[in-house]
Amino acid sequence: MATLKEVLAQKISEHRPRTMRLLKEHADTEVGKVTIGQVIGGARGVRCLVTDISYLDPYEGIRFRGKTIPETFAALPKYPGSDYPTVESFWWFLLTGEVPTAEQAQSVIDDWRERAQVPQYVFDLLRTMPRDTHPMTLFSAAILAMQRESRFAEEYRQGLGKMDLWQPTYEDASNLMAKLGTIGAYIYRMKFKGDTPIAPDPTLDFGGNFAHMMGIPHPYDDVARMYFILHSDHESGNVSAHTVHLVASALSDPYYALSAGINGLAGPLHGLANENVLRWTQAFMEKLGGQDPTPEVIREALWETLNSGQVIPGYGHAVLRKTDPRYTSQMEFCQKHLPDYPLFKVINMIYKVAPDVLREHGKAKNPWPNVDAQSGVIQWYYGVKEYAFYTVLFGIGRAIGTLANITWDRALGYPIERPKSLTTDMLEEIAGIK
Ligand code: CMX
Repeated sequence: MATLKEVLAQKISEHRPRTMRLLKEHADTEVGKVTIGQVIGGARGVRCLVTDISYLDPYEGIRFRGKTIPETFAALPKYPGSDYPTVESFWWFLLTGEVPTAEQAQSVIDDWRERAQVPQYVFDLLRTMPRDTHPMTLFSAAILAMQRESRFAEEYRQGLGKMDLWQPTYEDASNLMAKLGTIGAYIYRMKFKGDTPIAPDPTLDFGGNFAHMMGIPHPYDDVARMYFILHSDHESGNVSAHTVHLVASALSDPYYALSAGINGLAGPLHGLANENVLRWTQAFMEKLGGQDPTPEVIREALWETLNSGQVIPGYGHAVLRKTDPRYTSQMEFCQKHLPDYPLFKVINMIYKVAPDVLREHGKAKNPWPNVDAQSGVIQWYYGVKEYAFYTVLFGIGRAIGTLANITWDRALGYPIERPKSLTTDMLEEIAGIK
């Protein structure tokens, strides 16, 4: 059986002529115009990135390698006894665009097992940092600390040619993926569970092992598989994916790039929103003092947040214009596993009220919930109530997509990223108001 790296090498050699042809014969073909609104407004909607790994349609939501979330879950091989595919099979799928056989998925499980040992100095570093350090800072620091392990940095130093750089990128990406679950669970148990880390179980797949190291029984292994896959990729323009791509474009190695992307994910407008959804909901429930919430009280609380100049976490999106299918997927999990859980009911009630409130408020272009609105409820239900940890879970998932992307970035020889900036004077001149 061909290994993942061999299949990937084949895919790369098939794909390269397409990119080369576009560059050679169509480099001057216009893709779209850029307005002053976009220049000042965070490049919203400017089509200037390319990835074949996922595509985000504003109304349909994400497709991974052409498949919707339900199609992805249905197509990929499942871990025996599990409702969800393995993270390893998804990794194969994202990298190659092909649904792996059970045997191929198992080969990634075996490969990651070989790469899973986290260097002791990473744990030492985490232990030296003050215990009140945010979990995202710990996570980012752990990734950055391992930069000395980078095969990419080493082989680049030794003069590896540009078109071969994808190979050490793939090695670094695989080495990172194999370790991130252990690092995440270690941070959780060190910081929140009385410093009682649990050793990995090498017989398990990524999701199963993560649940084991978190110390949470079935079906948390399925929660982990679902969660990591759902959070993996959302095309290239979001802050974390774009940061990883940007930093790697300078030929900084995957450790530097992923650590930087994790720092972007830690922003409250991005991944940290999942922490804030639970913080908001808990504060709201505390205020209720044991009373059952009603749509009216929720409405009031949402307005209070908006009137104080804050955003409603978990709602809105820069691209999506409908309920995020990642939200829906998690809601379906809740309906199956925790339909009567009070917190789930509150989150559902917010879903009924918040879009109208946001529409009335009149600012957000998308009043619907995003992935972060639902994810904390599931964690809370399974005992992970320390919401400062939630974005680390997002980060482990986001690593899958971003690392697959930078492997392809190097395979296709994408250059260093360098958009052009203008001065306000220049914009006024372009606008004809100077
Ligand atoms: N609550 C209140 N106001 C909101 C809002 C929300 N949930 N979503 C958007 N708005 C506001 C914006 O702050 C902006 O206000 P100003 O004109 O005063 O600057 C206005 O509506 C227009 O924004 P937009 O074009 O609809 O949205 P953006 O593309 O600028 O921002 C996002 C997108 C996600 C940052 C924004 O919707 C938001 O802040 N949401 C809450 C935080 C959140 O859930 N983030 C997670 C997103 C998913 C993820 O990356 O994990």
